[in-house]
Formats: sequence, C-alpha cells, structure tokens
Amino acid sequence: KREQKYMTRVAVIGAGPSGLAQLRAFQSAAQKGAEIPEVVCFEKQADWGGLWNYTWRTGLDEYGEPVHGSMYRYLWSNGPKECLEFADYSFEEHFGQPIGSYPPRAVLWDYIKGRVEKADVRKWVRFSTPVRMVKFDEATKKFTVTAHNRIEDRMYDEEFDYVVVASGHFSTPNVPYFEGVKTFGGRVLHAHDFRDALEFKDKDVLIVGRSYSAEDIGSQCWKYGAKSVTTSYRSKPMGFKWPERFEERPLLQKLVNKTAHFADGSTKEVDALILCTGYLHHFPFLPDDLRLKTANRLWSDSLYKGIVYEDNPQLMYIGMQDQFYTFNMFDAQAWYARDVIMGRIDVPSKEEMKAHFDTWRAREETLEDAEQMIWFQGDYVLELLEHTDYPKFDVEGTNKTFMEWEHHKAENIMGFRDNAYKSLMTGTMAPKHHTPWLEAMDDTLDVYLKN
Ligand code: FAD
Ligand code: NA7
Repeated sequence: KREQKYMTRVAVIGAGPSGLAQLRAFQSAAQKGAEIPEVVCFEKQADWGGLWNYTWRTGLDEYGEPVHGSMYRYLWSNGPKECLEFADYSFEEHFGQPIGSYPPRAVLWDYIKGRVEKADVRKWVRFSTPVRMVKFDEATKKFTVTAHNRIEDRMYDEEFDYVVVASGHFSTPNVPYFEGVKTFGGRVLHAHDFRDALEFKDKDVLIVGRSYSAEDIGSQCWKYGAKSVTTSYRSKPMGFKWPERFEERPLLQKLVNKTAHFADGSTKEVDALILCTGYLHHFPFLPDDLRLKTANRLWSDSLYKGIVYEDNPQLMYIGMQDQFYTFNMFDAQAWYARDVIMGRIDVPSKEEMKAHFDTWRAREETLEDAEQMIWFQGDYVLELLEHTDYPKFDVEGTNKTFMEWEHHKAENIMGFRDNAYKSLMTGTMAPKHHTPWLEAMDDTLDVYLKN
C-alpha cells in the first residue's frame, strides 16, 4: 500500500460525533508516529458535540443561521450506552466509575467531549463558522471551501485536497401537510423544534409518526404530565404496550378546528400537534456534482463502503446512514476515511465500487425487522474494522445487546431504561441507575452520577 508524504489538506465539515471521530482518527495516527495531513474542521455552532450540544433556541440562531439542534430537555439515551461506546475510550475511563446504561444527554455530551479533549484537537476546529459552499476543480483536483466566520462576519475561501462531510442528517425537518392545519387552533411544531415536555402538561397531544422521535417525544410528554398522548401512524403502529392515556391511531386525515380526524373514521380533540415525521438529508453548501441525495436508510445511495462518494472519491461522508449503531460506527467510518486519505487504503474502480454497493443494497432490501437491520449494520461495521487499526470490538456482543434492548422495550416501553448491560469494551456490568426513569425528573449530570 502507498504511504504518502503529506502537504495534503483535509476539510471536515461539522464537529458532531462524526466529525470528532474524524479528528480523533487523524490524531490517533499522529500519536502512533504517522505524518498526517493538515486537518481543518468547520463548525457552525459555538461548541462541539453536534446534536448533543443542547440549544434552547429554535428557528434561527444568534447569527440568523438555521438552528442545528434537534435534541430536547430530559432526553435520555434511547439505546444502551454499551452499544455506542468508543472502542478507544471507555465510559469507565471517562467517568472513573461504572455508570448506568441509559444516560441523559448531558452525560453523553460530556463523554463525547472527554475523548477529544484528551486528544487535544480543539485547535483544529473553527467554531461559529458555517461552510457556505464547496466546489471541486477538475483541472487542479482541489476543492475550494467557502466558509463564513460569524464572529468576525468575514467570508473566505480555502483550498483542500479532501473534504469530509459530517454535518449530520437529523436537523432539517421533513414537514408534511395535513388538511386543516392552517386553521388548527393549537400549537403545531416539528420534533426538531420540540424542547420542553412541560409545555404540554395537562394538554391533549397529537403526534404524527411511528419512529424514534414519536416514541420518545410521546413518552416524554406522558412522563411530564400530558393529559393524553395520541400517536398517528401511516404504515403500522409501533405496537408497544402503552400505558393509560397513551394510544395509537391510524393516519391523521384532517383537522377541523381542534378536532383530529383519523383514517379509521375516529376523532379526537387535541391541543397540540407534534410532527415526528423525520428529517431530510440537506446540504445547502454542496453543488449538484458533490451533493449526496439519499433517503434515511441503512445503505445510503451513492457511497462506496457507506463513506466514499462514488462520483468523486476525494469526497467522504460520515454518519449518513439511518442509525442503530452510532458513535463506534462513525469511528469505524472515520478511521476508514482517514486511511483512504492517507493512501493506506486504495479505492477501487468505479465498477468495483458499484458492484460492492449493489451487494449491500440487495441485502438491505431484504431486511424485514429491527433484528435483521441490527445484524446488517453490525456486519457493515465489522467489514470496516477489517481495514483499519481502530480497536477491534465485540460487534456480535453489541448486536446481542441491541436484541436485549429491543426485548426490554417490547416488555415495558416506559421502563426499558431501568435495565443495565455489560460493557463490550471493558467487560464491566453497568450498575442499575438509582432512580427509575419514570420518576427521574432531573436529568443533570451531577444528579445522574450520584450513586
Ligand atoms: P450531528 O450530531 O448532527 O452533528 C453535525 C454537526 O455539523 C453539528 O455540530 C452542526 O452544527 C454541524 N454543521 C452542520 N452544517 C454545517 C455547515 N454548513 N458548516 C459547518 N458545520 C455544520 N444517537 C444515539 O446513539 N443515542 C441516542 O439516544 C440518540 N438520540 C437522538 C435524539 C434525537 C432527537 C436525534 C435527532 C438524534 C439522536 N441520535 C441518537 C442520533 C444522532 O444522529 C447521533 O447520536 C449523532 O449526533 C450524529 O452525529 P453527527 O456528527 O453525524 O451529526
Ligand atoms: P425517522 O426514524 O426517519 O422516522 C420518520 C417517521 O415519520 C416515520 O415513522 C415515518 O412513517 C413518519 N413519516 C414521514 N412522513 C410522513 C407522512 N407524510 N405522514 C405520516 N408519517 C410520516 O425519524 P425520527 O425523527 O423518528 O428519528 C430520527 C432520529 O432521531 C433517530 O436516529 C433517533 O435516534 C432520534 P413510516 O414509519 O415511514 O410509516
């Protein structure tokens, strides 16, 4: 394999878990003595952590940029932390003690930050600097990145040899139209703008959608005292054993004042409508020839190994898949992208890329349930791990922990977070959290870590 000498420059767009994985991947190679490219990370927000960096803002931010954040208060991990643990930085290393399996947002944010603080890569990040445009010059084979330093209100261009897009895809809402919504007498919002469940205390809440946001925002509203929660599905119900005051109905057809009409002819008086209808892959800073166009799926369009943009292998995307696996999958991708950039991995011909893509796409199209999807994504992570020095970890064990999680949710949707699992990285069993999730109203780091 080629080992190159570098004057190479790499732009990383976004300092969320995916972008930070990319920074850590390069820093880890440097730590092992490799000569690495110059890495510049552009981050629109004033701090790192991506979605995990909570903002109270909705709509536009302090500079008039679309707010990136889609997370809300009292958000607790929706899967076991054991399934997302970094293989090179365990929870135990970070917290100095074993902690529960479903930490609140602030605890996970702290963990994400801990690894990159230790790696000392903050100096690579330009904060409050959205990327406005990326262009590729076929003659020079270089990218021009146009960025906007919002603090100095200055726009500038810089050249790069590689661009890694890690800007996330759960930020630009997909907002369908429902008849009567214009004259609905209550509040209407998309999950992206949901911040505090207490706003819906004593209210009859209607949610459209049947995926993670519907499930979790519905549960939150119920936990924090909504009078009732009704979720409305287009394809099939979530099917959990919901408690009293929580029900599923077929798709919303129309709203007449505050009366919701559903596909089965039933009606319900509601005070608020929360559209948990998913997100769009949205890259306003990429021109047609570089822009990924894909639905939210496990095998994204146009990407070799789920990473390398087939039409221009100098362009990579991290974290663009629908996600069971998160942090450690982003790591596996980032290490792979790094090794492509550093010439340790050769990208094959376009035909070979396409053949590889077709094999995974064909399998993706056979997937019928969550269990099969988890094994699919686990196999994908395994394939990536073969190629790099990212620490090998027990992917089969991780899949099995995901299975346990699925079973725990099926048993008790309002109590699954009270379970604990074994770390696949350290072998340590997590302690049971001191307070059942339904009674834990305080989600701060201090309270969570008190044992
Ligand atoms: P993001 O976290 O979205 O980060 C992208 C970064 O790119 C942001 O910092 C953004 O500001 C920056 N950016 C965007 N555009 C630009 C630009 N033009 N220029 C510069 N910077 C830019 N995963 C879990 O594992 N467990 C959970 O419990 C969980 N809960 C979730 C709850 C919600 C409500 C949502 C929406 C997602 C949740 N996720 C969860 C999934 C989440 O996608 C990942 O955990 C993770 O945040 C994805 O990381 P990312 O870096 O790919 O994207
Ligand atoms: P998802 O997982 O992409 O799910 C989107 C949901 O929205 C899904 O249930 C869709 O129904 C539903 N949807 C989309 N369009 C419509 C219309 N037009 N009418 C009715 N229902 C619709 O997004 P989430 O926000 O739930 O989750 C994203 C991430 O946030 C996830 O990774 C979590 O960790 C947190 P369908 O199922 O196709 O019938």
